[in-house]
Amino acid sequence: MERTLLIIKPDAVQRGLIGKVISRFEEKGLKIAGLKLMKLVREKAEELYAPHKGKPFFEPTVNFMTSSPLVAMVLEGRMAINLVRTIIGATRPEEGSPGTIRGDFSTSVQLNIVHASDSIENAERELAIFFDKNEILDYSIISEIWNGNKMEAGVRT
Ligand code: 3AN
Repeated sequence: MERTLLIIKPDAVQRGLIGKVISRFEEKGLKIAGLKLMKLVREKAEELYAPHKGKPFFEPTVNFMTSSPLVAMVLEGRMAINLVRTIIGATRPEEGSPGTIRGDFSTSVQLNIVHASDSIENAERELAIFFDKNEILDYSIISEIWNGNKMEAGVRT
């Protein structure tokens, strides 16, 4: 099981897309292990985008992410990091396939609805920026219990 950080960015909150975005992950079968609406402080936004420090879009992105509330989520599941990246779609709008969140809801590289961690190392680093340990909940959902029993393709092995 992996945990990853998903952010519903200020543009999506302003456009009333919180529910639609969350539904994509719930319907896929990922577990929500943490969830909060928050106004991001500058220091944390700079930490999140630290790997991009010095690039021309660093300041505008930090300004945008601190401009209005966002939703931070912890998503958990098998291969969750890559799975969530697939569900959100490409960074550049012209490469975003229909059916992905960015492909369906965004035409902009900056106002692109969501952020998701792109590696195990970044997931660990980013989750720590947004969530205290006690804000990430350990609980089971029924599909995990079935998987734990090695029930695959309807056959109990
Ligand atoms: P992703 O969000 O898909 O991981 P990154 O890590 O390349 O993409 O970029 C981080 C964020 O920085 C993007 N989501 C976007 O908000 C902003 N960004 C990246 N490239 C550009 C760009 N060329 N112009 C404006 N903003 C950008």
